[in-house]
Amino acid sequence: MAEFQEVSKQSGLHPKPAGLVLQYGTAGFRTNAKDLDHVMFRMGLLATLRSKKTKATIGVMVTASHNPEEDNGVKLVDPMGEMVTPTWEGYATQLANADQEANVFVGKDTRYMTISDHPYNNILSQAVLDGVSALGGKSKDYGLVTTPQLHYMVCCQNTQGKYGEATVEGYYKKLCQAFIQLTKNASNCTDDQKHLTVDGANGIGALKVREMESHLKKELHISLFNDGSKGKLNHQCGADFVKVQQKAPTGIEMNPGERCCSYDGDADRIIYYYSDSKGQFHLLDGDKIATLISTFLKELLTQAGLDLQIAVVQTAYANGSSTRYLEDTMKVIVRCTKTGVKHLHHAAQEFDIGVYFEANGHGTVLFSKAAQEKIQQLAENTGTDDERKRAALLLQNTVNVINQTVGDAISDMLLIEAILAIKSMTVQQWDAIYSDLPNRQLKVKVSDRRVIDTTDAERRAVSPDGLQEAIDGLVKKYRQARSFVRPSGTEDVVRVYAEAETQESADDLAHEVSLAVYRLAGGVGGEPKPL
Ligand code: G16
Repeated sequence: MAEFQEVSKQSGLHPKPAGLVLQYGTAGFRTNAKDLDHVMFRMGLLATLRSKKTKATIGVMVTASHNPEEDNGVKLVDPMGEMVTPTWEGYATQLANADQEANVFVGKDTRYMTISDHPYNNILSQAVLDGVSALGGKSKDYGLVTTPQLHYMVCCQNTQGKYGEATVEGYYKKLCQAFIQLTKNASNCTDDQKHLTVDGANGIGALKVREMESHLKKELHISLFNDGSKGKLNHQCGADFVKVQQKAPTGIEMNPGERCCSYDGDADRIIYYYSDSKGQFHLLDGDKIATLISTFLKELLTQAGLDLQIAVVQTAYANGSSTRYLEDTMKVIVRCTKTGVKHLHHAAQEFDIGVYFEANGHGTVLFSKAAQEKIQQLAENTGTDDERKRAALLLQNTVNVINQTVGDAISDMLLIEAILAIKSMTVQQWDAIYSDLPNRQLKVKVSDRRVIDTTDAERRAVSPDGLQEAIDGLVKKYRQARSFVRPSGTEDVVRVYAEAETQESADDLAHEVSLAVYRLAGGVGGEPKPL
């Protein structure tokens, strides 16, 4: 009972604003930072209860990732990979009295919005810590870390160090050692090939990639821009900006033909790009990354003589050309899930090797336990012939460079850089694997985005009445066209996606579909204008 008294006492220090109702979205709670103190405290409580229930460490990351700096949010890191079900409420009373220990890891990104000179991220992560201690849980505050680093720590802790050492240093060592082993297989790698321009989105990723650099032993030369020293977080930069605007971020120096990449605000997404000699911008998004990685893995499996099933998991945003290439040319299984890594992650777990990427650059690769064991056996078997052994060792180091807990910009970057080096591939050659269909993404403001309900992995709208029929009619007007709409789970908008044979058609279709959303789903703030 003492715990309940403590909870109610502490709870009074983190009051809920009257009338405010927030919904758990695509990746946790997310809204303006000033409305989140009570949520953080309560998520601290929830994480503690969840930790007691699972008898494992749980993580809480204070971040609003790609959102503008004035927003903040919270992502819960569960040992099972997903958010607790509503039944947790039923357990709450029992759990509050349970004797098991609770252990919660807490991290935060670099959102420097302040209340009376105190950064919100400190106030909010303190609220989480208060929630944990109110229920007698133990916590470890990792301070400033990327979201995927926090996921990594939780996994290390719950595997008793089998996954790695639960420190930031341990994370760098594991990933960089694997990266260096991989790049030993790259012959004649020039300094040009080892060079990469990184846009850190003025966020935590910039800080952390700089911290990691010494572990790379000059095998990768990074020119870091948007490192947070002057620009604003995610403002005109970062993976979301580059992907949605289809243009280079501000604040970076780009030379023709040079590989560049952008992280997002908490460094769980990465997007590549370059500009050609005519100054034209070329984007290599999550679909291109998934294709590069799955091609590499498929080749290694063949060389190693390993019969493992590989699949790629995408969402409705995947470019139609990528899906066709993966299915028809590469002959890999392709699955489509709803937006949100939690959905892709689970679908990928069904295969020996599941490569999952959202088009926005959020993704990773999962290897089943059995697949990892087979790879290890082959790599350690002294009787294996040279080619098979080389492939098995490459696969083993690939497993180690990947952060299998969640999409991770830094880990994905190291894997991509290693693949390009090993295959002596330029960014142009990678881009040429298939050509994207021109596409456009728009946002529409409506008074209540919950009026839009979708089905078929968000590819079709079931409400409001008439919306899907309107979209179908519009899509028919264009060649190779496809379009869908869905309510965002991280911003107060409806997202519209369209692709077609030409950019003009994709832009027109996206605009017409936006108008249909505006008219049929209660648009506010004036009709969308043509692009
Ligand atoms: C989060 C999720 C992603 C999702 C994105 C946009 O990313 O983790 O899976 O694609 O939001 O979601 P929505 O379209 O529902 O707004 P992040 O990087 O912002 O955490």
